[in-house]
Amino acid sequence: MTERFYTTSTAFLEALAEAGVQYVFANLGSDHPGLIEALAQAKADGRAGDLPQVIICPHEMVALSAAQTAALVSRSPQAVIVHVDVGTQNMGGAISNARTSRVPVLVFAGASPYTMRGELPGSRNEYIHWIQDVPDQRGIMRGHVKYDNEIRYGADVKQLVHRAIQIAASEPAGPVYLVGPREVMEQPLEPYTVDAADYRPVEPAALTPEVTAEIGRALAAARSPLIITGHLGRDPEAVPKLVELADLLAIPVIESGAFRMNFPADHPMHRGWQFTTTEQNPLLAAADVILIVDCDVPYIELNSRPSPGAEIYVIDIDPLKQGMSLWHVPARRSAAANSKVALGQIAAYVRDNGFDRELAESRRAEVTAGHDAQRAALDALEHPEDGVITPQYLTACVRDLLAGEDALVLSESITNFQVVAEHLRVNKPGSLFGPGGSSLGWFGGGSIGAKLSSPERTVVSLVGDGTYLFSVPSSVHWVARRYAAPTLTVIYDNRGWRAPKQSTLGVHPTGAAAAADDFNVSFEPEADLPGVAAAAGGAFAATVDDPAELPSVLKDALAAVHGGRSAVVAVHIPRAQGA
Ligand SMILES: Cc1ncc(C[n+]2csc(CCOP(=O)(O)OP(=O)(O)O)c2C)c(N)n1
Ligand SMILES: [Mg+2]
Repeated sequence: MTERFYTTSTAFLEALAEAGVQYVFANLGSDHPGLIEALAQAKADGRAGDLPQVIICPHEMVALSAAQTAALVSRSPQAVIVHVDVGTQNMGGAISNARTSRVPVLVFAGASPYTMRGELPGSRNEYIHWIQDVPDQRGIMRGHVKYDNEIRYGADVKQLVHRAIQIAASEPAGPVYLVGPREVMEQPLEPYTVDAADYRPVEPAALTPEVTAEIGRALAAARSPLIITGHLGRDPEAVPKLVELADLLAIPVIESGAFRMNFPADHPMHRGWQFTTTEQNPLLAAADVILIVDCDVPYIELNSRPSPGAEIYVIDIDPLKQGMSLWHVPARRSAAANSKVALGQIAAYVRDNGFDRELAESRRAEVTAGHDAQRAALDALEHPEDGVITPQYLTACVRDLLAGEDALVLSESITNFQVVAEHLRVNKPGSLFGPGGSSLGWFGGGSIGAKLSSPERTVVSLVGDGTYLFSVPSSVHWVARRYAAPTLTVIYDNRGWRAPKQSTLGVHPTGAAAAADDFNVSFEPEADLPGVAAAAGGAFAATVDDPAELPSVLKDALAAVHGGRSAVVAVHIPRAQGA
């Protein structure tokens, strides 16, 4: 019989499970003997099911991206364990994505032991303990987390974990960071429990009756009202509330900077998507009352703006955008409220107090005609051009492929974000996710987190070729095979980074770079991108150039996924740079 311990590490893992964490995406090191031992003891004692499942991730960027997406899909907090300062740094931009997509994730990192003569169990016994002893490990994360703290005393660890997760899960949700030096993680404890129900997230906020009435009256009286949203669909139950209000008053809805499914694409009030738009949106210019609900970038003022007389209202879980240094919308009222609750309040007010039905019906006909015309114009683009696959044709092929599937799509398609949104046209809440932030490569770990959290769904990632390389595909595909999380990845392969080229053209349209088509963004000679996945995880791998072959290759790839094997298809679209 091996020795048995109940330590801070055991209590830490139990607390995660008590808080609803199903997965710990882990990359381990010399700081984790306590956790490794606690996990092994739980397994040996037949208690492994009482703790979260550990998913070994050979790269930390993959671990946090997986946790981010598992939290989004499961709507439950998830956790990551990384190695001291360097594992923390290796999560890289994934921490920025987790923050800006408002996702509850607890990140734990060990810390160098603080004794060196055996004063306590866990004391320094490896040379690396001196090297990794940095002055401010928590400072690495401070700009990106809602809360950071150090576990200093074992008997308090569960309370600390529950408080951290309560902060992470309360709106606006976000990542939190705990560190624990080796000695405290080895501290022997009496087993104890904490009631997770005492640490529920803060309840959703409602509008005051005055603000409800003001917004309700303004929308009911408007000639050309407009709703703009971006991340309302992070709560899929908010979507029917938006549909209800848009239906009631016949209000057109625009999705702006949307990394969620916010409003059904086929609904006649859906009037399009905008990301980095360069032209004035006519609905925005014409609107007399605008409701901006859960949206980070409702418009880019330099290119597209509301009319100066428009009455603007902002309802947002974070209306001040405190994480952004520069942000302003000239709103009559801004309210910090939960959109599901607030939209229900406004719809009830309008119903109870009446509105001009004739006005709404004439607008309904007009907005619907605009919707139909917009869709017809998009449909007309869904064909190859001169024997070359276009992003529009590719997205239409993916849409057709997924027609009978319960699909969950991750889009990290960069300069094709708008094309993907416009041609994929998702209608089911919770069926589309984006990175929510600007650090490329989220989808790789994301696809694993999504598949683990919804094994019954077909997970499909639509991504740029540069983004694919940022995702650490070797690590992703090892994890995907090891934990039976097969997904389909379709690469919008323009063999380069089109985004920095577009940025340069936006500032220097007639400069030397433009004249010579010399932007330093080409990926020639071409790499075998799907081959990386085949080598690391035995994935189905194909590269497609011929438009006629595309549908059948995508079908074969999907069949491989249904057979339990991941698939990566690189699809040649027009080059980012060069002919
Ligand atoms: C971690 C990180 N590094 C660099 C960038 C800057 N960046 C933004 S878009 C982009 C190119 C993306 O290339 P790809 O995925 O092929 O999409 P494309 O631009 O070709 O559509 C780069 C390098 C970033 N956003 N994140
Ligand atoms: Mg590219």
